[in-house]
Amino acid sequence: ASARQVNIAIIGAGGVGKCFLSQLESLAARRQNQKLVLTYIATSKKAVYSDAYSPIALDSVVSTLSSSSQAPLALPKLVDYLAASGTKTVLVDNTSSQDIADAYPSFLRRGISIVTPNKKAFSGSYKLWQDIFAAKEEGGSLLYHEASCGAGLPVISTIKDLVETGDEVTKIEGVFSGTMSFLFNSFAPTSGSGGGKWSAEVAKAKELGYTEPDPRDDLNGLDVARKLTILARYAGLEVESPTSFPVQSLIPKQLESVASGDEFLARLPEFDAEMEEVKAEAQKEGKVVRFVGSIDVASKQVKVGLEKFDLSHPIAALKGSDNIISFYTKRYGSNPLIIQGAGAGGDVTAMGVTSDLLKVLAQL
Ligand code: NHO
Repeated sequence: ASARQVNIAIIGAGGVGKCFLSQLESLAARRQNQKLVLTYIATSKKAVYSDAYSPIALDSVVSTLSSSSQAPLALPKLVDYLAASGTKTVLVDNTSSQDIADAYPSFLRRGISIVTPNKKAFSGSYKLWQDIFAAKEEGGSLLYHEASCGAGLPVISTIKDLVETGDEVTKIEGVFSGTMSFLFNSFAPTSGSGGGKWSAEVAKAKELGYTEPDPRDDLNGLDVARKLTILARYAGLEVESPTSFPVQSLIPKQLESVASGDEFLARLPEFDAEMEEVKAEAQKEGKVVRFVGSIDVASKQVKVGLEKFDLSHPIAALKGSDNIISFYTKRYGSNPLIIQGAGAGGDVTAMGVTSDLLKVLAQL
């Protein structure tokens, strides 16, 4: 029998998107019983597609895209275009766009499945969250977003498995930001000595490509708050939004409104003394400071910010830009189920997206 065809549509070809494309190319070459056909790809400026849904060659897609003169389809048009193909279709959203996230219900309702690392759909309003899962039921479509928390680490699949097998999550705690992990592991190492000035560590992290272009987007805590919103919802809490619980920002008040990331970095040394004090206070207690998030299910408390940890605590001993996520549950008792490893980067994040695609393909 000839292989069944599955159409793939992709939005976004940045850091994660490019890594995903190369993983897709090798997956498509290895796939025996399914023929994977790329029929649409777009960035914010350009697109490649045809009315006949002609296959777009995967080995040259990046250059085809950059030399294309086609504009992306508006989202309602894209829904119609993909739904009209008559072939099972998976949309891969490799952007961080809120507009695209808001359109998920329209895709899902029309039977188009979605895989994505984009946090916006699952950490936006609680209404959007409900709409998305209702539309998925209605359309009989599939939806996976492993990389929206902890890059390629099995975090979302783990919490879903815990809940769906009847375990009860009581507490989740961890380091959820690769950037924050890197910053604190170098600013306040467990060895005590070493660790440069806070502003110098932030500058170094930016230089190494660990931060967003404007480091304030990492330091304001919102990225972590989004990840916690998603996990808290799976644990059963109706969290309204990532701004509906306490989130500690590490951006000094006076620098919140400076125009550029560069100006922010230039003025950050003025505030080094404050962070030095935070570090010294922890040291007095024989501890180190880390930027963590936690969810206490019974008391419905979600919070993000600085906390002190004993040197022997797994959170204190983290290395590089690793994430660590501890799930405390009824079944696991006082020894939590712990997931740890690289929590940022194109290849590992794309792996989360590609493995989600595999889960969808197995069910189509
Ligand atoms: P880029 O490189 O900015 O690429 C975005 C692409 O989307 C571009 O091609 C742009 O043209 C396109 N695009 C944007 N808006 C569009 C629109 N409206 N229509 C069409 N195209 C549009 O972004 P990345 O780095 O490739 O990220 C892609 C997604 O993966 C984002 O949702 C991001 O949050 C998510 N993600 C990235 C990472 C990472 O490491 N880069 C991680 C997780 C998820 O685990 C990682 C993480 O959380 C890092 C975090 N900063 C941390 O922990 O420190």
